[in-house]
Amino acid sequence: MRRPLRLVALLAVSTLAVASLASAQTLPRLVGKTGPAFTISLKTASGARVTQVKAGTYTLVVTDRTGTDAHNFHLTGAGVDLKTTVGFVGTKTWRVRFQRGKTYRFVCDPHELAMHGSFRAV
Ligand SMILES: [Cu+2]
Repeated sequence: MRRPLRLVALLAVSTLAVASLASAQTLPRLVGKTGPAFTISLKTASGARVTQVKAGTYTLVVTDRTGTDAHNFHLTGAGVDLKTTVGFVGTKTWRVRFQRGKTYRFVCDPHELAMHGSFRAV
């Protein structure tokens, strides 16, 4: 009787280990873009504009196409302050955690009045 019980416990532990490994590798992805014109956006992987997200951890991929307009992408909110520099052109990948009930704001620092957006974590 003892052996089968141990086997069941061992199987349960290995199933848990596999499940947590899988969730670490498949974080939901968000896509941020700034420039080349006076535009800034944050969208889901399927292209929908982000107005709210489920609280949790995400992979955020930001493409900064500054050109001569000198834009950046700056995301702030509870526990988050991430930005590309104004001169940067390219892609950054950030791991970011959004807290429930908090509002997050993204702007282009030099053109904050024209280029901004926000969303809430629920
Ligand atoms: Cu700008």
